[in-house]
Amino acid sequence: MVTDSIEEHPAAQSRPRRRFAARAISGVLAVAVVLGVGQLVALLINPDSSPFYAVGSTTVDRTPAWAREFAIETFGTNDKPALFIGMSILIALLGALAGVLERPRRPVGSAILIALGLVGVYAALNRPTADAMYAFPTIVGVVAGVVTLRLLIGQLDVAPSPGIPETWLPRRQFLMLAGVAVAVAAAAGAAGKFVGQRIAGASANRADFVVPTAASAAPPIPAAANIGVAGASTYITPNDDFYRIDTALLVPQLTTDSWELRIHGMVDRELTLSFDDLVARTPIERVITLTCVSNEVGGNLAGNATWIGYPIKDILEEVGVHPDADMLLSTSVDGFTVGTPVEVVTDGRDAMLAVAMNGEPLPFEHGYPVRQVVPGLYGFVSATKWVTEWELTRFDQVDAYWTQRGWGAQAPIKTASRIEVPASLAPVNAGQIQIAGTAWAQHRGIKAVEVRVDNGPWQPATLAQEYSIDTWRQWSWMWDAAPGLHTVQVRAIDLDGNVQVEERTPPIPGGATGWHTRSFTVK
Ligand SMILES: Nc1nc2c(c(=O)[nH]1)N[C@H]1C(S)=C(S)[C@@H](COP(=O)(O)O)O[C@H]1N2
Ligand SMILES: [Mo]
Repeated sequence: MVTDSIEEHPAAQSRPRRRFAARAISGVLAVAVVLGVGQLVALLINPDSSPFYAVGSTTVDRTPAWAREFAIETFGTNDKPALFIGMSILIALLGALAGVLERPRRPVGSAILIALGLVGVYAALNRPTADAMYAFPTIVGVVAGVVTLRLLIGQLDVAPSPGIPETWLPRRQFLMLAGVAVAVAAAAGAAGKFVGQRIAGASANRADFVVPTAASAAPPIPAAANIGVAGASTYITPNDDFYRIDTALLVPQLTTDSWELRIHGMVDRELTLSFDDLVARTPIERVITLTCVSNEVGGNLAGNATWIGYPIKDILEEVGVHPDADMLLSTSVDGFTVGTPVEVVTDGRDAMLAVAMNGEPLPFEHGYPVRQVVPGLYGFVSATKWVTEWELTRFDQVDAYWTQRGWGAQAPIKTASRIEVPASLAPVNAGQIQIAGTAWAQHRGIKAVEVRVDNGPWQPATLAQEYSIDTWRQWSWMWDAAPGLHTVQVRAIDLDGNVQVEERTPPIPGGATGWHTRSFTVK
């Protein structure tokens, strides 16, 4: 009877399913070995040559503008972990597929690993810093992965020996091999990550860095520049809270010894500055607010810091910029490029090569040892981190990184304001309520901020004391709130008289516009 036979041989039913799972696991282990070994071998060359990072970086570079916006909107500054998790899931699925399809005499899974390897080699060879050696980590990783897969699948497909009872566990050899594969992948991956992060003693170099004393100090920050409302931004953004936006999956670990700036192109005298050459100049200290073009209306991709650095203008005067050069094309050590108008960095504003942020050497994430800071322009056209090359060229000859991907070539910061307090969805009780937030219009300055409730008349907000036209300004406004559902809206007016644009437009190509609006249910 059918039911009897099932009860007598329960293992017979689930064996194919177990086989399937064991194959899938074999494939996942094999890709883990590819990535782990690849990461380890990459240590000998450059962390950016590891298959995982090379593919990740290439994905970032090939991401269309709308997808970048989606990623930043959805994950904010967690866009990198989100990418890593997404990649890991996809790679694990492809590995499982390779395991399921692999047979001792029909190595379809091995072919999948090799195809994945070709993607890795292609990505690695196309990194901006790549040479032929960049193919090596992926190749060694794929060889190790294919050997792992062949051995594991070979064990699974060994015919049961007569006389040896079939147990419900896969064969002992399979488990042993699988254990070895896990250990290899984990050890290689961990070692690769550990050493990669600490490459060339960059942390020690940063720890020894002595922040220069500025010959021209920033004016002291008056207490009244801080509006002092609980929950609102502070006037200065601490380094740990400062937003971070860049395309670098591996934060570059430069040292002051390895850093240099090569200046060439449409100049009278080419020049290569070492770090010692740079710090032999006269440093200035300034407070400047940075903003990302991807910031949505009301978003938090803006921060204000005290920077110490060296005026860009002085260096450009030294090399002699040709009169027809209108673009300073700066390149970071990882190949990212930025195009900044020569006019802006020489018009007398405090555009600088910064080496310190809020009294500390630049954090690695923010460009150690040298980055650009230019008041008034969005970061993608001005704020190159880990900058190592300047070319004087023309906007009609070159497009920088984001311009190639659909963003504007020139992008002054738009006049903006946002509501920070009360927080979104915070409970609000009827009566006197403090509304507060921040407004900015770098290098034009904020003249006024206005607030309105339920589309009523605009009311002037109280502004914190102005520090300079290059930094943001906080505001507050007392609202006598009546029970019910209300919307509060804010707009800023800059010192040139421009009123923040009402029309809602997305960040691409030159920065979002619209008035920040928050709804509150007052009890
Ligand atoms: N090397 C490098 N520099 C870069 C970027 C980058 O992707 N790579 N992103 C720019 C952008 S878009 C912005 S908004 C600022 C952000 O600087 P922060 O991360 O220090 O806040 O860095 C700019 N400099
Ligand atoms: Mo940005």
